[in-house]
Amino acid sequence: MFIVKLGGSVITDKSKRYCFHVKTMTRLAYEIKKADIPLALVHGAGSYGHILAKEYQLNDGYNNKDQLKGFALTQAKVQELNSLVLSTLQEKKISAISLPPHAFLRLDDHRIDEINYSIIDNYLKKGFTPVTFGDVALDKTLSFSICSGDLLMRVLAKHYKPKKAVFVVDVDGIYSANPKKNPDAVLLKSASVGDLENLTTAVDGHADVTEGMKGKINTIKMIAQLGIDTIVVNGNKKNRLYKVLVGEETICTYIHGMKK
Ligand code: ATP
Ligand code: IP8
Repeated sequence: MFIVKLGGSVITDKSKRYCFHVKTMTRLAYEIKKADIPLALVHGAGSYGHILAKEYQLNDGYNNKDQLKGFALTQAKVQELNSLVLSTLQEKKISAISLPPHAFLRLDDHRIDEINYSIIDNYLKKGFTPVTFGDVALDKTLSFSICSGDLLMRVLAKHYKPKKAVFVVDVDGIYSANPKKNPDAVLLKSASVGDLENLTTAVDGHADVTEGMKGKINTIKMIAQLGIDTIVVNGNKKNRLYKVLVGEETICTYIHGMKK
């Protein structure tokens, strides 16, 4: 089995509130269908989550009553994005079902406190394609906080030990520095955990409450420590996700899981 995160940078325009990239998502759904392999999907919140979460400071936990409105609104908006993703997958005859994190897990100071894996196990066994996503969630210490899609990737990797973890983003992979800001940035084609230590990850201009590429690199390191290989690939380029899923060579960053 593969676990695949469709990044908010690909399926939405992170700089424009509630802007879904329907054409890109339709092509990615087609590539996933064509690859025809068992997988669990995660998607980011993009501009349906990060802008609101920043406005209402939702990742800092409860500090004022107005945040309840922000929490409720964010929950509704990320579910709206999830419905758009699901219907696009279903149009390509993928039996995609929704697994909203706020309904099957609770956090404790940003970490997983309780999680009901049996729900996910059950859907997978029946042959569905579960689709979970970056969401707001209850937090034992902070009252509530953010459950990022990257955290879900880490949790799913630990529980399911997939063959590969795939992060689909809007650049060709991991670079020595943010390629959108640094024209001299070099793409890492193959990397070990050690190679990920000395990169810079300047953030883009738009709202991102879950640390952008910096957070993703930490997640990838943790996945590599489980002995699982990770691939970071550009979802805006035709057929690259498909090639990654079927094991064909393509432009991407391949991070080798650590040998035990
Ligand atoms: P989301 O969390 O909304 O789902 P995502 O998973 O698509 O987002 P981001 O967190 O937006 O991914 O990370 C991708 C972005 O990271 C790229 O658009 C790129 O501009 C930025 N970035 C910063 N530093 C680097 C780097 N060293 N290599 C590659 N990309 C980088
Ligand atoms: O887009 C963030 O998840 P991510 C979730 O995977 C919210 O980082 C609600 C901002």
